[in-house]
Amino acid sequence: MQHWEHSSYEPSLPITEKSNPITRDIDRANPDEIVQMLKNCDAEIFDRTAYLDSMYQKLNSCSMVQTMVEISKKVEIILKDPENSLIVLSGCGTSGRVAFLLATSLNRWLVALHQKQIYSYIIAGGDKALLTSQEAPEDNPSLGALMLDKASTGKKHVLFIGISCGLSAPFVAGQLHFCLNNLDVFTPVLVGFNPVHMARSEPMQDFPFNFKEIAEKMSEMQKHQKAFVLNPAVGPEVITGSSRMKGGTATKLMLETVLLAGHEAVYSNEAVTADNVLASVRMNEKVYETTYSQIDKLAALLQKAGVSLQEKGHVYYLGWQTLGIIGIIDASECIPTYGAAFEDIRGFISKGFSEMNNKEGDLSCVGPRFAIAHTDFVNAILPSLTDKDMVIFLFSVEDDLNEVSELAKRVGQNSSNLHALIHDLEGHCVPKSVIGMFMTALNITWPSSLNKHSSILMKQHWELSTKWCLNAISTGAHILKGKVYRNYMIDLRVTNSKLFRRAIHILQRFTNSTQTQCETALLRSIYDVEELTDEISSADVTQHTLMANQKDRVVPTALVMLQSGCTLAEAKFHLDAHPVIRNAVAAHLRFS
Ligand code: S6P
Repeated sequence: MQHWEHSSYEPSLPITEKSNPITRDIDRANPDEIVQMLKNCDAEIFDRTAYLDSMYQKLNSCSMVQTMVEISKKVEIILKDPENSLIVLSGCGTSGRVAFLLATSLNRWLVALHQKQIYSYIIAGGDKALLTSQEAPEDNPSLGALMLDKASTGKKHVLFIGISCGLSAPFVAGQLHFCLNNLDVFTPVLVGFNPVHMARSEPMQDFPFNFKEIAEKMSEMQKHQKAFVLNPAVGPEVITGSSRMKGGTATKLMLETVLLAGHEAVYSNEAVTADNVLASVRMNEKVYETTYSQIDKLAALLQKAGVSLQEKGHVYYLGWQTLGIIGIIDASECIPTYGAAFEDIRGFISKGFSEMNNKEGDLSCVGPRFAIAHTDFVNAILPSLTDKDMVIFLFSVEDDLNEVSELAKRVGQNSSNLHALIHDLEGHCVPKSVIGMFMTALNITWPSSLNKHSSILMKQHWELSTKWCLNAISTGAHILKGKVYRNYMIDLRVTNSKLFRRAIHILQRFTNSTQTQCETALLRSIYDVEELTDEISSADVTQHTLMANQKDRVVPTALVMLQSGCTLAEAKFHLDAHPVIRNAVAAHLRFS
C-alpha cells in the first residue's frame, strides 16, 4: 500500500491536498532525480495493486471501469441523436483547459466524419482563462449554473461532465446541482480524484449545499444510472495541490477513453465493454512508459530550462497544432503555480487563434498575454533572443517540416539554445537533417500498435506525452530556481477560497501554530496591518481573496511572522534579503 493510503497519513486532508511522500525532498534533488520522482508519482495513476485494507478505488478497479463503461454508453446514446443532444465538459483552471482541449479535438473528429459537432466546453472565467489564470470565478456556483443553462438552451438531452480534481470547485458544484434539478434533460457526471466522503464540505457563497452534499446526491443517483461519479484515487500531486499535473493528465486520458469508446460504438460498431476500456487505459500507460523511457533527455531539458530561469532568461515553447496548445497551457499555468512572470515561460502555436477553435475567437487584441502565434514570437521576441533563452519546438512528423526547418533556422541565428520534442511514427520519421538543427532532440517513435490506425488516438497520445514532458520541464525548472520548499509551493497567490484554505494549512504544517493563529497571520499579511481591525475579522473569504490578489508573498510573510514571532515589517525585511523563498525559509526558520 502506498504510504499516503494509510488512514493516519495527513488524515484531515483529501488526497488531492495531501503531500506526496515520493517528492518530499524534490527541492534538493538533481534533474535526474526530479524526473525519476515525477515518473514514480505518475505511475500511481495506473496503479493496479488492490490492497484489502485500502479504502480507495483506483483507475483500474472494477467499479471505476464499470462506471466508465456506463458513461460511454450514455455517450453512445447522445451521439445517435445529434440534433437534440449535447455533451458539455466544464471545469475551472486546468480542468477547464482540459475540457476545452477534449471538446475541440472531438468536434474536429466529428467534422472529419461529416457529423454534427455535439461537444461544448465551459471554463470558469471564459476563454481568457484558457491562457491566463482566472481563479476567482471558481468560487461562484450560480455563475457555473448560469453558463451551463445558456450553453444547453434548446437541447433535449445533455450529458454534462463537470471536472473538479479536488471535488471542490463551487462553480462546478453549481452546475451539478442545476443538472440534478433537471434530470429529465441532464445526465451529470462528476470527475475528480477524491472519494466522495473527502469532497469539500465548506459552505459556498450564496448556495444552500456544499460540494460533498452534491457529490453524495450524485452517488445516490448513480444507483439509478441518472448521474455518475468517476473519481479514482491517483495519489497526491508532485507539488502539493498542483492538480495541473496528475489531475489534468488523468482527466484527459480517462475522459478520452470514455468518449472514444462511445464514438467507436457508434461509428465502428465496437461495443462498449470493460475489456475495451481497460485496453485503452493500458494504451495510455504505454504512452507513459514510452515517454519516461527518455529520462536522460528529459533531465537534460529540465536542467537547461532551470539554468535559463536562474539566469533571468526565458523558456519558449513553439508548437504546431494541438501540441502548441499543450505548450501554451503549460506555460500559462506557471504564473499561478509558481508566481512566475508571464514572460518567464511562454507558449506559441503556429497559426495562433485560427488554430485554437475556442468559442470567443481571436483574443489577440486583449493584451500581450494573448499574442500566441509564431509570427508574434518572430516579431516581438526573436529580435532580442539570446543564448540565455531556451527555445523548445513541439512537433510531429505530420507537421509541415519545411515550416519547422525555416523557423528553426531563424531562431538558430540568435540562440544555439534550441531543442525539440518530436513525435515520429514507425516507418515515418522526421529526417535527420531536421533533427540535427536542435541541440537536444527528444525524439519518440510511436509504434502503430498504440494508435489502432486512428489519427485522433495518435494525436491524443502525442498530446499526453508532450504534457508529461512539459510539466516535467516547467516544474523542474522552477524547483531548480528555488521556488519550492520540500514539495510545497509556499509562495502561492491566495486568489480563491480553496487556495485560502491551502495557505492556512501550509502555515500550520510548517509552524505548528493553531488554525486561528495561522489565519490571523495570513490576514495581517494580506491586509498589510500589524493588528486586525474588526472590519477585517468580520469580512468573508471572498473579500480576503480579492485583497490578496493584489499582494505579493502573503504566505511567506505570514510564515516568517509566525515562526520568528516578528512584526509584519520585520518579516518583509527578512524576505527582501532572501528573494528565493526556500533560502528565506531555510535561513530564518531552520527547518530540518
Ligand atoms: C491547479 C491549477 C488550478 C486548478 C483549479 C481547479 O494546478 O492551478 O487552476 O486547475 O483550481 O481545480 P479543481 O480541483 O476544481 O479541478
